[in-house]
Amino acid sequence: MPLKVVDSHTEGEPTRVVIEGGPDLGHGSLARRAARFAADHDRFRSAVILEPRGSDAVVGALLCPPSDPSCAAGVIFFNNIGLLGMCGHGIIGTAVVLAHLGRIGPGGQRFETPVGVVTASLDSANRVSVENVESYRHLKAVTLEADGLGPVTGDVAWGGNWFFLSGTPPFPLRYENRGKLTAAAEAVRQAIVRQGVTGAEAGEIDHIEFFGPAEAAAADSRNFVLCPGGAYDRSPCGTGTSAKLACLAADGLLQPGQLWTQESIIGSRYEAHYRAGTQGGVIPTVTGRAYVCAESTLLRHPDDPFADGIRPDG
Ligand code: PYC
Repeated sequence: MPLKVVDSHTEGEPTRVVIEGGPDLGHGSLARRAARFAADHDRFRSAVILEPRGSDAVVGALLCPPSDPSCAAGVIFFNNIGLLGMCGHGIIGTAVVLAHLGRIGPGGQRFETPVGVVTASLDSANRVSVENVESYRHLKAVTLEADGLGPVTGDVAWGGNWFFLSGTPPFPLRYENRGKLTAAAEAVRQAIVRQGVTGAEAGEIDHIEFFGPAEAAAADSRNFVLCPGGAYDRSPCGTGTSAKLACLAADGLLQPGQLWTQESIIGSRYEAHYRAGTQGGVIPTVTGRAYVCAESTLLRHPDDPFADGIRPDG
């Protein structure tokens, strides 16, 4: 079966939705099928995401039949090194792609992900509001000793992935500093591992988020987010914005329904607010825009030495 994908970007961050030719992951919960994908189909992941067909910044979205019949689809997100729990920009991109293909219409659709059900509402052809999984702060003011940076203090929070969020960026949050910010965030990630800091149930903290003042008058804050695999998020990161709302709510700095506008390192924005969750956290809604960029068939010639992408293990 041909491997058909539709590419989009959400506030600058790319998503590649696999609409045909993905692996059959059988039945069971999305978490179980995601584990099967990781164990048995890693060369499919790398072929779709890595160069020469993709790039480190791309997040893939594999559509699967949902196990929850109230959902329009199941979605497993994957990137240049593995799988993601949830992906805010990815679900916005997926909803816009499915609308572009005529598979969903206006209004809210539920999507099953490995970490829970989220709802994506098409506000227009390109604007989507996502109600995310319940998000919460796990640890407040953890201080790390990061190589080359000294002490770095931040919170640990869940927004569908685990985040370390620091309000003291080591460099101004400007696009031209993205290389230095990437290296600094990587040093923070290594310190997290060295010091044994984790999310709940030993969850790996694999996203690092620096915050600073916004540049646009209409925004509340600007961020830089390093994703697992070493690429930075061009968008303000949907799960990262959710984790930020959880921290703001826990500190009493943002009330239910109050608008928070998060600006990315490239100046794109999400609007977000929350309602109270049922487990003591918050249920964030994040709104952003996505645009379809390409409809393609990926070809993997049997003689192509890079049919599975340029993998670190060949
Ligand atoms: O938008 O949640 C997000 C995300 C995670 C990794 C890249 N984007």
